[in-house]
Amino acid sequence: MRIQRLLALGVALCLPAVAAAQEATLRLVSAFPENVFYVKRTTDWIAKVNRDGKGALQINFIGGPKAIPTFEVGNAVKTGVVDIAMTTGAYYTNVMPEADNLKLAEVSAAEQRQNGAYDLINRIWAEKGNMRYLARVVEFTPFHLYLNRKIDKPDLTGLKIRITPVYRDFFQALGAQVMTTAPGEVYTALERGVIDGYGWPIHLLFDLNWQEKTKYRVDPGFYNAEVSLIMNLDKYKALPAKAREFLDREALAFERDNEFWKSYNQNEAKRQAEAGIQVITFDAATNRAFIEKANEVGWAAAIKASPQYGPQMKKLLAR
Ligand code: 173
Repeated sequence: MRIQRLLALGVALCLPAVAAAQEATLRLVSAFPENVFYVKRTTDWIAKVNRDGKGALQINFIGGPKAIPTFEVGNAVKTGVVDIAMTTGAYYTNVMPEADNLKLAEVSAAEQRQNGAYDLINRIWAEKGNMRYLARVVEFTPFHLYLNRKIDKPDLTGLKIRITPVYRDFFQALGAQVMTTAPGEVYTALERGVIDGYGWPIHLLFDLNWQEKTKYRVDPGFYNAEVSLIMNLDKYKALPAKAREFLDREALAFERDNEFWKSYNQNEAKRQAEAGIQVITFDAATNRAFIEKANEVGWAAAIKASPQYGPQMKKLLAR
């Protein structure tokens, strides 16, 4: 009797330890600076995951580029130094060139889950990046060229423009001299006059105070800004089924909120006008040719960098 009671007590004492051991904790970093709104949206999402995931899954936000520099985040996920990253494909082309092709998508993330694109992305990300692609959390957002010198045609000859891989081939095709930097270095480059302009989405200038140093935005915008959650594949596979299914569901819910960006971006364009940023635009035919050239140059570079997967991605992502 005494032994039975002791055993029961022992089991009871051990139970919380077993439950705690089954609760997976994942480390998440941001490739974007911490004051950028993407990070607040991500930490709000993490708070919800942690509230609903008690006993199954918890996520710890580690930080931004001060923890891991922007262009090293992809390799940190690949090798398992961190578990999850909120980043964009242009920041991890050093892992695989295909990462940057997500900006060329003309079909929505919801459609990509239906038409096989999402499966293809996951095949490539697993094979080349040891990654699981969890969700796209930014879409419906064009990139723009911002300038401090006026142009009257889409010719960037003689101008030095800050880029990431997103804009490289397009801006070079327009004659620009280019310089790659992480977002964290753009303000100083503008302040020092080291660059005449930069590529960036329609939103989040104000988060980084770039409106203080920006005179013009060129319309139309081009491409489809992509920010996603990517995860180390070994960590993903090692999650208990319950935790993995919960994570998939929560990531999908985050992605399904992307309509949010449509109204947010309208308001950001309004704020830019109010801050005195002037719009440079061309005649209708030139504007059409500008966008066409962006797409043409973008896919040509994608296919050159990945003859294996570039054409397959184009088939599923372009219209
Ligand atoms: O300009 C950039 O740093 C960049 O490539 C990017 C991509 C997606 C969202 C925001 C910025």
